[in-house]
Amino acid sequence: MHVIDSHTGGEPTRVILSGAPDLGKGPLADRARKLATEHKGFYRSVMLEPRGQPAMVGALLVEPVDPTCVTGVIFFDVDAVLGMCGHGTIGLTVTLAYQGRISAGHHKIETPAGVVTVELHDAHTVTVTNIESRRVHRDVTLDVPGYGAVTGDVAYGGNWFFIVDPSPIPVETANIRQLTEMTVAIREAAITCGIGGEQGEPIDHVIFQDASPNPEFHSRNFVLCPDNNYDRSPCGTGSSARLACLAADGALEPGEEITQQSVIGSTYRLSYQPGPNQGVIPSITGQAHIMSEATLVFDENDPFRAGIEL
Ligand code: PYC
Repeated sequence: MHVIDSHTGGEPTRVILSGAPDLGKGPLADRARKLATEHKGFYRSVMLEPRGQPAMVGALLVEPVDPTCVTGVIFFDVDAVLGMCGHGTIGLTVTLAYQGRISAGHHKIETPAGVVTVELHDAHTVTVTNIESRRVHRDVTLDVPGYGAVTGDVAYGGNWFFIVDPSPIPVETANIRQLTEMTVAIREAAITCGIGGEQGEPIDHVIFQDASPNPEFHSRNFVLCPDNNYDRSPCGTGSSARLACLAADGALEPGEEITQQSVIGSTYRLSYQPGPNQGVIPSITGQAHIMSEATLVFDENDPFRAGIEL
């Protein structure tokens, strides 16, 4: 299996170029469902230690349905197949440039959530124009066992987010353990109460949003991912969901740019344009760096060839 690893603001992406199961043809959302239901062992073995690492997102390249797209991609972490992934799209774009498959300019990439546009500015810098993002519920109060009442918004940015602003815990690296424990409890409470998307889609990510200690930045976030790891980057789909909330509150004008920090201090530049269906079309600009190019080996005699299942 040929892979190229990159990181976007500290968040790793592993692009799988060959050696993955054949998911057939047809809509990417169907192929993503097939990956999730029939090939869990495959994607877990690529993400789990010792081959993978915590927080890593996989990007499986597939043939796009739309022939104007440079590629199709299905993103996943160790526990879930994702509708879309912002940091992964930036990592994938930089990977395609590293391979010489694309040059500076605009390109389209097909994801299960829809077609996104990327602009490659230089070898590392990419702007993703995401699918239309929207706030679905405002000020939902959950009774979170061990924590009590927590109020937040439900929004979609390619994945489903519960966004709490301001964060009940300061968004600092020293607090990552407490931030993780509380956001996991919130996601479980949301799922138990059936709080999610319009069609009952479950919350898969939770964001705590805080003022940044540095006035140069708009805010700092902590983002819990489906595998209970936190996003080292400010989370592209999460930032999209957050932009939808800011726009719905009248707190950010179309075209106005803000800089969002992650809990480790990496940044995205964010802005939006109004979408055709009352949502927003987010723009996310970030940087990725290639870390390695490798052939993954699955040795029959390796007792941990499927990864370490804890
Ligand atoms: O950047 O959208 C994102 C993302 C989702 C999960 C990890 N990163």
